[in-house]
Amino acid sequence: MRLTPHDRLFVLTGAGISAESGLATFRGSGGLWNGYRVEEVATPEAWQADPLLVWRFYSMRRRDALAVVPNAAHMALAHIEQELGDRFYLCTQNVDDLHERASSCRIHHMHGSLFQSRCIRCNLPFADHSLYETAATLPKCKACGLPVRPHIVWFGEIPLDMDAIYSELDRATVLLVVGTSGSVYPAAGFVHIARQRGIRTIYIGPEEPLNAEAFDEVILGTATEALPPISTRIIPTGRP
Ligand code: BJW
Ligand code: ZN
Repeated sequence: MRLTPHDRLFVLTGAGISAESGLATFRGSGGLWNGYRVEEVATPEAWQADPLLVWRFYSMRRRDALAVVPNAAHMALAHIEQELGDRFYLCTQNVDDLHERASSCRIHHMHGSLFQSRCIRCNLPFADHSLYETAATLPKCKACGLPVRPHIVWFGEIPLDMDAIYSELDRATVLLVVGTSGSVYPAAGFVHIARQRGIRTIYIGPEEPLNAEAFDEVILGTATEALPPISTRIIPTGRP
C-alpha cells in the first residue's frame, strides 16, 4: 500500500485482529457467542433481565483480555500511525485494549471499552478492572447508589461518538478494514460510505466478509500475515 503526502488513512478493526492474540471472535467456530447467546448478554433487555449473567460474561471477557498480549497486527497499525501522524485514525469495534497496549494513540472504541464501567444514571465512564461474579459483589454507583453497568454498546444502542467517526471518514482517502465479518451496523456500512465518496477501500482477513463486494480489494490472509508487510512498505511523505 503506497500513501502520498495527501492521503489520510481510516482503519476499522474487528474481533479478527485480536484472534491471533488468543481472544475468541464472535461468530466463528469457537466464537464467543457459542458459550453465551448474544441476546443473553449484549442487549439492554438482557441487562434488565439478568445483570449478574451480563456481569459474569464481561468479567470472563476482562479475565481473557488481561491474559493476552498485542500481536504483530496491532503492532503494525501502531507503526503505521507513527509514520502518518494525524493523517491516521483507528476506529475499532473491539472492546479490548490491545491496540492501546501496542501503543496506538489516535484510537476510538465505537462499541465501548471492556475496562470501563458506568452508572446507569450518572453515565460517567470510569476505569474498572474488577470482576463481578456474585450477586453480593455487583457494583453500585458511589454517588447515587444505582447499578453500574459495563461501558459497552449493546445491540439497539447508539455507538459512541458517531459524529467524530463520520467526520474522519469524510476526510479519509483510504479505508482499511481488518478482521470483521461485516455483519454489524453501522460499522459494516462504512465501506459503502467510502465507496460513495470514491475513496480506496481494502479488506484484510482470512475469509470474505459479508460486504466483500463493496471493497476495491480483498486481501485473504490473517491480520498478522497481511499487516506487517504493508506497514513496512508505507511511504507517507513521497519519499522514493
Ligand atoms: C480474522 C482472523 C485473523 C478471524 N485475522 N481476521 C437490520 C439491518 C441492519 C441493521 C440492523 C438490523 N437490525 C438491527 C440493526 C442494527 C444492529 C445490527 O447491526 N444488527 C445486526 C446483527 C443486523 N446494530 C446496532 O444495534 C448498533 N447500533 C445501532 O445501529 O444504533 C443505531 C444508530 C447507528 C448510528 C447512528 C445513529 C444510530 C449497535 C451494535 C453493537 C454491537 N455490539 C457488539 C457487542 C458489544 C461489544 C462486546 O461485548 O464485545 O459488538 S456485537 C459484536 O459484533 C461486537 C463486535 O464489535 C461486533 C462486530 O463483530 P466482528 O468484529 O465483526 O466479529 P465477528 O466474529 O463477527 O467476525 C470476526 C471476523 O474476523 C471474521 O470475518 C473472521 O473471518 C475474521 N478473522 N480470524 C483477521 N486471524
Ligand atoms: Zn450514579
